[in-house]
Amino acid sequence: GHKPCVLWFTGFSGSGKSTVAGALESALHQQGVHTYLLDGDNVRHGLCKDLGFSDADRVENIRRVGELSKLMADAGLVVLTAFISPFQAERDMVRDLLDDGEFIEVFLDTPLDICEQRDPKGLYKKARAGEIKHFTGIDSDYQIPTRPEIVLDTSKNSLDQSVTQLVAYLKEKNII
Ligand code: GGZ
Repeated sequence: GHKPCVLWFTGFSGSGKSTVAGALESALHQQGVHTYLLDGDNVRHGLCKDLGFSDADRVENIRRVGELSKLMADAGLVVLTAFISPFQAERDMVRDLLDDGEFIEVFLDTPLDICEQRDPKGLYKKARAGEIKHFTGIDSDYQIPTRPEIVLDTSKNSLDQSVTQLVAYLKEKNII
């Protein structure tokens, strides 16, 4: 068996949130843990399709994802979320929605210059050219988490190492 929780991945575009969350999800599935991964792909095209990237829209995006995560945790799932979630206040709001120990903030501390070099979708290039406005790290703020449970740097550690670190944390806390 396992306990429900929300693994909240936060960090820049290209920092590795979705990649690490996806690999962790595969590892959890192998152990029979029921999970759900929320990210821009399954949220910003549906539940949040009316929202863009202004500060106010990001706040609302994270509020909705937070409430949804709480419902999914209530249903007994291990929820993984992969959103930039740039503001401390909204991350804390989600933490406060959940029971003690249920919210696990995972900070992808991959340096911005590395994220920009990776630029998998060419978005940093567009942001530098002024073709995309309010891009996180370029002309929109990212507030470094003040008390993350876990810090990962995907420019220093392999995907396997990151997954191993997360699984070890979940075992130590008797979640899995
Ligand atoms: C940041 C943007 C922007 C702007 C489009 N700023 O690497 P991606 O492409 O796949 O992930 C980014 C994603 C960020 O959406 P989130 O819902 O995670 O943001 S937030 O938590 O702040 O609400 C990026 C793409 O959307 N994208 N425009 N201006 N990222």
